[in-house]
Amino acid sequence: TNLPLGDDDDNEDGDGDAEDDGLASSVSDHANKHDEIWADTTAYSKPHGWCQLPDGNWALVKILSNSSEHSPICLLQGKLLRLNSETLLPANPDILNGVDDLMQLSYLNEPSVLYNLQYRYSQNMIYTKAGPVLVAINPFKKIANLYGNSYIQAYRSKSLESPHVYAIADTALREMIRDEINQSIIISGESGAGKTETAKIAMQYLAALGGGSGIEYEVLQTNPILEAFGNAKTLRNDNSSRFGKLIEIHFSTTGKISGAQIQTFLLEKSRVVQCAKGERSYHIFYQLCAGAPIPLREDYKYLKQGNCFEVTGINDIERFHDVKNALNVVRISDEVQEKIFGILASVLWLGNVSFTVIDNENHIQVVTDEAVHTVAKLIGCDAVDLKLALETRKMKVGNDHIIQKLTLSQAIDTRDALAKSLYSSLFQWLVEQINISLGSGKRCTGRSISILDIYGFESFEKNSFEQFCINYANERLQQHFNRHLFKLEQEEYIQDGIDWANVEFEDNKDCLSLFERKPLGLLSILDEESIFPNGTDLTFANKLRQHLSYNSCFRGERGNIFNINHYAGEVSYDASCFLEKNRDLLHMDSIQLLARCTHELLKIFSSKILLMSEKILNLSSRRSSGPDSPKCSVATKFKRQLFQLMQRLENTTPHFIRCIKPNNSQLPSTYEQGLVLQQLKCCGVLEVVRISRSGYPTRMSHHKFARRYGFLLLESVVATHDPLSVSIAILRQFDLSPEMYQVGYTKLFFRTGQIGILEDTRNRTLDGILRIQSWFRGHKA
Ligand code: AD9
Ligand code: MG
Repeated sequence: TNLPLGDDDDNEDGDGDAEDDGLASSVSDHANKHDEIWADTTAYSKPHGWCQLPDGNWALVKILSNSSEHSPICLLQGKLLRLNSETLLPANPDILNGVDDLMQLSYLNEPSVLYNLQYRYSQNMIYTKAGPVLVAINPFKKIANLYGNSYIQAYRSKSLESPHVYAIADTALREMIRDEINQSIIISGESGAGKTETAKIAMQYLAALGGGSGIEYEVLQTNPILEAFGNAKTLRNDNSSRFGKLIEIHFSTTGKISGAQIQTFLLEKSRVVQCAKGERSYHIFYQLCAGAPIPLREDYKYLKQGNCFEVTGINDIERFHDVKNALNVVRISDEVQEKIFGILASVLWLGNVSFTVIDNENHIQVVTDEAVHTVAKLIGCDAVDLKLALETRKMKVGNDHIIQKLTLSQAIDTRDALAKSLYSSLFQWLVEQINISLGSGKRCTGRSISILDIYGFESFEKNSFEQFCINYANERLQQHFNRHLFKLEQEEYIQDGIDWANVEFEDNKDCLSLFERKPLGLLSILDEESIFPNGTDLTFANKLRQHLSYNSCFRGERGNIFNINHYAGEVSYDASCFLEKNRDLLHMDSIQLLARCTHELLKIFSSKILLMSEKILNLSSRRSSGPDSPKCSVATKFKRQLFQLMQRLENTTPHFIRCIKPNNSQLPSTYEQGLVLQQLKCCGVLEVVRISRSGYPTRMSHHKFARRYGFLLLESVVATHDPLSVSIAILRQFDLSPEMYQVGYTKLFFRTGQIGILEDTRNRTLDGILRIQSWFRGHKA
């Protein structure tokens, strides 16, 4: 007798093991007598559970008996063990192995989520949905049959529907056209997780579908430029983006790409003057040196520190040609390119400028050598002026100007500040030029899709100002994420007519208010201390302790250390250099030097730097100027950018992609559970799971529910073909507590784990039936 197999995907799974298949067919006779419509008895298996091994990994165990408090269990490797049932977490039935949406799992516990992702990853299925979120696990290898034109077409025509970046981009495009609402694709994850690659894959899809005018090529060509100037090899990623990026791609009313606009966030400029062993500075420096006739790179001190000049798999000469080509595409002429390279060279030569100590107060003189002359020539100033700017500082004392000699460390700081400022100004300017070329000057008349590729939550052994800003940004994004999910959930509940009042959602507003409160929040206190003449990193940390200890997200430690309890976990920050990094001042002497240079670009840069500095200087001289005066500290500027970003995103329909790095060695086919788990927490995937869990994560249509559990009902009750009545009868018979489910118009909504309980009962019943059957068979024989 054949069971009436429906079209539900989880029943078509034909690869259950032999034991299951045999069982399914033998019980089907019985089921058929009952009522075949409500009798889906496929895919039966013994209950499994998860137990945590001493190394922290989870192992799947088969539960042989549940009769006593201590469950005798059998590890899959064949060893019999006794485990306390409290240490066991329920596992999902085999039919759910590798489901393409985590929300389909009956049990959403950590090992179940981890296992499902691993199961898929091992079969090169790197994309999985977690409800509305796409999880992408970095394969660290080229996966055949995943990308390219035929796949783009397949997702476009919907002949392929498995989770994919293409599917996300496609949804965004369709919804933009259908709803006439701007869309955003928000990609996050830690360094090396695959954000930038994912962003490019999404851009390729949009370019393929919205292409035609040629501008799409220009949009794609911004990638090699920004990667050359803003990416570097780090210990975590050979091509690590050291800035955050939002690219807003504009579409005409006919759905064709008409232009784009790029916004960047917080470039790591310290990398220009220092980088750790095994890391590199920005790619463009090495490309420039590799492309030059004589490879000089090993002579540059700024490049020498990392002791790493080449990256396996990256050909700097070829990349340099790509970058030049891309610069041409965005209409930066050869002549202007020469000017850009001139600035890059001047940065490198600045690093070679050295000092000799001339007295026992550690005052210095610049060594007059090739370096100073070359820098002077490259930026177009007098070598004497350059030397003066690096050796001395003009100070105003009362009405008098005095000239102060610099000490060795002051001179090094001044030189490095100049180099960093030159580079970051160049980067900013380049982004502006690209934007001009992409037509951001014109008002976008149609709609847009924005792609956000931004650093994920960071927690290292030592966390500084950069992590402070990055994690603040992530708190804001997390809030956006939660709000959106909550909205989606709410919509679905309302649509199906269920009471959603008892669904609770936590949020991170305490942590955000810790950062943003005025006048006593982290950012305000930081700014206040940054302009306070006697402020130091320690007085800053003390003020935090004094004013913020009431907030449960803050914990002051000793000295410069303070802790913040972020949504993704507690992070310990070291306030050293916070004030300096926040002020980010270039001394007036350096600014004036740049203003006098004949290099055209430097004139532009210097006037911008001047504007910024004046705002800060004005502020510190008029400290009583009230809370609304313009502040231009790094943190405030970042906060402002972030608010603009959030405002922009708020007006879009968001699509979330969470990238996961499966191992720290950039290796293919290596999945470290602990590492993945930690990221699932940090990028909010477990949070989605948690939010769903606090609602009614399991949904099943009345029809499917009745078909799966209907055969368990007493015969008299099943005399109906109405799935809703059958469903309600099942719920009654199982005596499910009313707060554990809701009956919607089309679906049943369950709290987490409830389906698992039903499934267990169903399995036990099937098991009983099987025994009776074989007993009968045995007797007949
Ligand atoms: V960082 O925060 O900028 O340091 P990302 O951007 O998250 O980081 P990236 O996209 O640069 O990581 O990916 C790191 C490397 O992983 C890439 O250089 C590729 O070698 C590899 N990768 C990432 N995604 C894919 C993919 N879908 N297919 C193949 C991939 N390789
Ligand atoms: Mg990146």
